Order: sequence, then structure tokens, then C-alpha cells
Amino acid sequence: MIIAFLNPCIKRNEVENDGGDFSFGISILSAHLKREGYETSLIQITKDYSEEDIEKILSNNKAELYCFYVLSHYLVFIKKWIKAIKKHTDAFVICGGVAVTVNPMDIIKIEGIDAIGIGEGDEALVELASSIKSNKIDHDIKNIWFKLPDGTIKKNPLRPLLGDMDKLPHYDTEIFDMENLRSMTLRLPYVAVMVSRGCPFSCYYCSNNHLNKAYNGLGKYVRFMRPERAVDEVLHMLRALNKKAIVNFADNTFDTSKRWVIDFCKLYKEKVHVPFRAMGRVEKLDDDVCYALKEAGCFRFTIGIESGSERVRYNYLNRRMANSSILNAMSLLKKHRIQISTYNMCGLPSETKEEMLETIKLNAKGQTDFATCSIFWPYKGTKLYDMTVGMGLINNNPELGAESKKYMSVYEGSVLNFQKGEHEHIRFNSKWFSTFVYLYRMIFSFHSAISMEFERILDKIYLSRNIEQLGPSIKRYGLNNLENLLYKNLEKPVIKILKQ
Ligand code: B12
Ligand code: SF4
Repeated sequence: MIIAFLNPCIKRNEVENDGGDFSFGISILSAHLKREGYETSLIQITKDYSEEDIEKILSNNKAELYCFYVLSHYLVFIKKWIKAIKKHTDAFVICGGVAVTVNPMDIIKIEGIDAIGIGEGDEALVELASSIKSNKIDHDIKNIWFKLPDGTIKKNPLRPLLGDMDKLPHYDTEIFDMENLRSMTLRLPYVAVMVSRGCPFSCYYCSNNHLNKAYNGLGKYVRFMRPERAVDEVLHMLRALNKKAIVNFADNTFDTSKRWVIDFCKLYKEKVHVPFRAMGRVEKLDDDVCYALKEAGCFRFTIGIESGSERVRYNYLNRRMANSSILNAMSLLKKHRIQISTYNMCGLPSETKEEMLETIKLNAKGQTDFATCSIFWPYKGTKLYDMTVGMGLINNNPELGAESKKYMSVYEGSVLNFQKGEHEHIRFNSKWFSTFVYLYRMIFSFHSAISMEFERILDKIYLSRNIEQLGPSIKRYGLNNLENLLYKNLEKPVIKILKQ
């Protein structure tokens, strides 16, 4: 029996040999199925295919069970694929992933879907495959909701969370075109590795807030592989490549446990010898953790600043760390010569453009090396979605309406009900974010009297979005090719280490 996975990762610009994105969800589910003797295949939905192309791809990928990994941004495209599957086959269609778990009712209503996976799919999907194989679908499988022939929905409860991460099979890498994954075509190619599940925090915009509550009483939500097993997983992922690449830990909060990080880093240093990057929370970083990370080969660490305004961060994001703790963590990373990368957001409910500027300045003060600023997208099922609705900032569900096709990523525009000028500023802020961070970084390094004068001028340019005036300053400071500058200074040295 063949089971096909579909991974929507649509990009506006077409690229040759686009191997799409890696998905830990698909990879682990495929590994479980293969362990039980099933054959699996993968369709990477890398662009908005025509109906004709979809039919061609499907006829080359016949399966009895089609499994979609859902991301809210791509629901409109997923619907198109489901329609094609149902038009030509009588195969079973199931959708899963975090976006389904947090918003099940909207997803199961989609025409053509036979069932949805809620929560972890590790055991549930194997049970579903076995019941399809035996030609008698068992509608009592936990973690799956079924659409019954009479149209009613059978909502089965969640089973306890998997307890021991060490017992998981290795991620299935064979199902992916590993050499051509998008992450492998970057200037600094990377292989993604995930050695944990869950996150102990509850940010209002994040699905973990919802998942943590949904799993209450069903086991430990935050789980890490033991250091030995985690290192083994890294080596497994690296073996799947015949190109040199760095390791990118995609774990939500790599620094959750100080003991774990220190033990893991010791082993990693002994056995792996490949530079890596990871992400975590500023509250968890201290001298010992940074030392262990650096010694093991961590060249870059990503922290979430999200907003530079404590008002926004505390009240709308539930990230209760002071600006001073953020700056403290950043200076620790600098001290240990670990590059700083930050996640930021703009277009948050009630956020002013002055507050967006505070985010830029906090990044600059902490000397961020790489900063990205995504535009807030309210994911249904999160607390911030409900708050946004309460404030009258959402008209229709953006996941299912025309809006979702308008913005294929979280960098293109806001789906909230803002005024025209506010939308323009949000797009401007996201586009020019890292350039401004660099300009302020330079200004803050000047003598204080000069620095204040330049800061005043730059504030004016930012707040009026006067790009023409920005042009000469970008040129003057050599930032006209920021990407190349960062590559030369921060990425090339890592590639050199990689090649040694
Ligand atoms: C690691 C990660 C990434 C990585 C890898 C993504 C990947 N596709 O694997 C990177 C950095 C590339 C990434 C990118 C993005 N991500 Co991301 N990411 C995560 C993160 C932190 C962990 C996901 C993960 O791998 N978990 C481990 C695996 C094993 O678990 P899993 O995927 O949930 O799969 C399990 C179950 O969900 C279920 N399951 C999964 N698929 C299926 C399918 C079926 C049929 C069934 C039955 C069950 C099932 O079984 C699996 C095993 O138990 C989550 C947050 C979170 N807590 O989950 C966000 C998250 C998934 N990302 C999110 C977003 C928005 C994005 C981006 C769109 C952001 C952007 N830059 O534009 C991109 C999209 C790129 C893409 N195509 O995935 C959102 C999605 C929200 C939504 N409603 O759609 C999340 C939920 C974070 C959030 N904001 O709350 N991401
Ligand atoms: S720390 Fe990161 S992963 Fe954890 S709840 Fe907050 S945003 Fe989500």
C-alpha cells in the first residue's frame, strides 16, 4: 500500500530543481510508516500548479492514502489539490499539522477531506493506514476526527503524548530530495535537525500556547532526546547529504534546560565537528550556556525579540522579559563571539510606528547581526487571534478567504483591518528593517553628542518613510549591498571552517 504525503511550500518565484522544504512532521510520519512496512512518497507543492499539472503529478503519484501537511497560508492551494484527488480517485484524504490541531472545525469542513489529524500523528497515522489496508476503516482511532458518510463528525479524543523521544525512528530523509532542498541552495547551506518537541512558554501568537493546554494531563509537553540519541540523530541527518552543510537546530527552545545543553554540547564537540546554529529564549542564556554552545561550534544563535516595546511585548505577546534582559543576553552572546540573529514582528494590534522603531533600535543597541521582521499573521486558535478579533481588526477568516492567496509568506503584507497608511508603514518596516538596524548600529557607535544628532535625522527619515533621503546614508555607510556585506563578514568564515 502506498501512502503519499503532500507538503505545500509555495514560492512566488519559480526556481529550477526546487526540492521544496524539509518537514519534520512528514519525515517522522513517513519513518513510522516505513517501519511498519508501508511504502511512502512525497509531493512537494512548490508553486501554484495549474489543474492540468496537478492531475499529471497525481497520476504519477498514485496512492490509497493522501496526507497533507497543512500551513494556514496555503489552505487555498490545498483545497485545489484535494478537489483533484477526489475527482480522479477514491483515495482517502487526511490533513494534519499544528495548523489543523489549533483550528480543526474550519479544516474538517473543507470539501473532500475524509479526516483530520489532531495533535501528534505518530501512532494514529499508522493505525489509519492499517485500517485502510484491511478495507475496514476504524472510526475510533484516537487523535483523528472522521467525517462520517452521513456528514457528521466523529471527534476522537487525544491519546497521551509520546513519552520517550529516544524511541522515535530516525527521521526519514530518503523521501526528500535532500540535495535540492531550498535550505541546501542557500549561500550557507544547512541541514535542519530537531531533537525535541514542545516549548515551556506561552506566547499569545504561538500555537504552543494552545497545544500546551490541549495536552494538559496527557503527559509531559516539553521533551528532549537524551544527548547521546540527539547526537546520533545529527549524524544520521548529515549522512543523508553528499554536500557540506552546517547544522540548523529547529527546536523551539534549544536552551530550555541548562544541564541538557551543556551535556549535549560536550558530546557534539567530540563527535560532530560541524558548525551549528540554534534558537532559544534570552532568559535561559547565561555564561555557562554560551560557553558550552561556542565550544561545541555554535556560530549563531537566534532569539525572539518580536517587539522592542515592553507594552506590546507584555500585553499582546505575553513575552514577559524586560528590554534589559534582552540586551543582557545579547551582550553575553557577543562576549562569547556567537553571532546574533533575531526574530521580530510588526503590524501587531495597537502597535504604533514609533513602537516599530523601538524594535529596530533595541536590535541596534544589542548589535544584532541578522534581523528579520515578519508581518503579524493571526493564526486561528491562538490567544492573539481572539484578541485581534475582539479589537475589530479581522473581518473574515484570513486563512480561507481571498486574502490568503494575496500573501504567500509572512513578509508580504498584513491581513488586519488597518488604515491604508498603516499598511504602507508595516510593509516599509518589514522591507527595510535590517537596513535600519545596521544604520542605527553605526550611529550608536559614534560619540554621544554626534550620535544623538544623527539619531534624530534617521528617526525623521524612518517615520516619514522617506526612502530618497535614506539612499545617500545607505551608500555612505556601505550598506547598499547589505546581503553581500553580511555574507563576506559573517558567512564566508563559517564556510571556510566547514571546508577544513
Ligand atoms: C520547525 C518549524 C519550522 C521550520 C521547519 C518547518 C517544517 N515544515 O517542518 C522552518 C523554520 C522551515 C519553518 C518555516 C515556517 N513556519 Co514554522 N514552525 C516550526 C515549529 C517551531 C515546529 C514544527 C515541527 O517541525 N515540529 C516537530 C514535528 C515532528 O511536529 P509537527 O510538524 O507538528 O508534526 C506532528 C503533528 O503535527 C502531526 N502531523 C503533521 N503533519 C501531519 C499530517 C497528517 C496527515 C497527520 C495525520 C498528522 C500530521 O504529526 C506529527 C508528528 O507527531 C512550529 C511550531 C510548533 N510548535 O510546532 C512552527 C510552525 C509550524 N511554523 C509556522 C509558520 C507560520 C511557518 C512559516 C510559514 C513562517 C514563514 N517564514 O513564512 C514557514 C513555512 C515554511 C514551511 N513550508 O514549513 C506556524 C504555522 C501556523 C499555521 N497555522 O499555519 C507554526 C505553528 C508556528 C506558529 N506561528 O505558531 N517552521
Ligand atoms: S518561546 Fe517561541 S516556541 Fe515557545 S511559545 Fe513563545 S514563540 Fe512559541
